[in-house]
Amino acid sequence: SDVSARLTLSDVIYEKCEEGIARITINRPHRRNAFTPRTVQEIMCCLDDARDDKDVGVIVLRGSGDLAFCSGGDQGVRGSNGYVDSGEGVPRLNVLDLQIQIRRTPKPVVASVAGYAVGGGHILHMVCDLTIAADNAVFGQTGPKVGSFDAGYGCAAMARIVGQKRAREIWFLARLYSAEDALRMGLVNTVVPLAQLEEETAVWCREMLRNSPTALRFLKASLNAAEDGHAGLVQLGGEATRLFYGSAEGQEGRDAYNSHRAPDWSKFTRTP
Ligand code: 2NE
Repeated sequence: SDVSARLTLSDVIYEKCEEGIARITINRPHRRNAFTPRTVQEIMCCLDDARDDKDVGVIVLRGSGDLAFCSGGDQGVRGSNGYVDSGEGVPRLNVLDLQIQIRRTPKPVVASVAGYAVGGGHILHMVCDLTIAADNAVFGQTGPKVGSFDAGYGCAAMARIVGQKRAREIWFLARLYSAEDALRMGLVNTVVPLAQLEEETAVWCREMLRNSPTALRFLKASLNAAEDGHAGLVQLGGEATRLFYGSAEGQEGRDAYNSHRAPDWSKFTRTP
């Protein structure tokens, strides 16, 4: 699949390297990588491509430059009913769809954070599977300061990660936190000097690429399952069905149907 055939990228840089890492870079540094509906649509398109590409094992999400991972929704295009791209005119909160897509993507998604990860940008790193932070990273929710909030994953995922008291502190006070604070709260997996961020992110990705892709798919679905309710079970159940389709027993059912004969289940053991 080819992203450029579907969408000309203007807000995002999309790269794939031979070793199996796809990298999506939000490229709006003049706005501290704030997103518009267009930016979100482009990230979603790249994620789709990375999901479908059998040579991609791990996906990295990051921001352009050293000053910001992402500063959330672009307040300059915020309307009275969502964020609105000039030209299109449709108010959207499609970053919520992106959060769900990151959770559903059956490959690890790693946030590589330099500078600010605030507002909706903070939630994006939280819904990624892992976060590698540079020592200049700054985290927090700014929504209550600008008349906004994310009552979905923004609250649920955060409370699971940092606990209810901390989540209320982060949201109610809207403070900013250092990378070390974030590490202590379990919001990030590691903190490295800014100059080493790219290499350290690649090291973590390569380590995952050496592991069984099916094991990682199942583990991601399983870790999501309890938190995502029925949608989480659908994801985990879908992985089980996919695996079953690859088995001789699953294929006996398909082959019997296609050749108009009764399936012969006798050769398959009923394991205890
Ligand atoms: C990110 C932060 C803390 C950076 O501060 P600093 O001092 O390093 O940079 P500065 O000068 O504030 O920003 C540089 C330029 O980027 C723009 C600024 O307006 C400024 O533009 P100029 O004055 O140079 O023209 N910029 C930065 N963030 C922007 C944004 N989000 N939208 C539009 N322009 C932005 C500091 O900039 C900051 O606090 N930014 C605002 C963070 C924020 O409140 N984000 C929205 C939260 S709500 C949200 O994301 C959301 C949600 O809650 C629910 C659903 C969907 C989205």
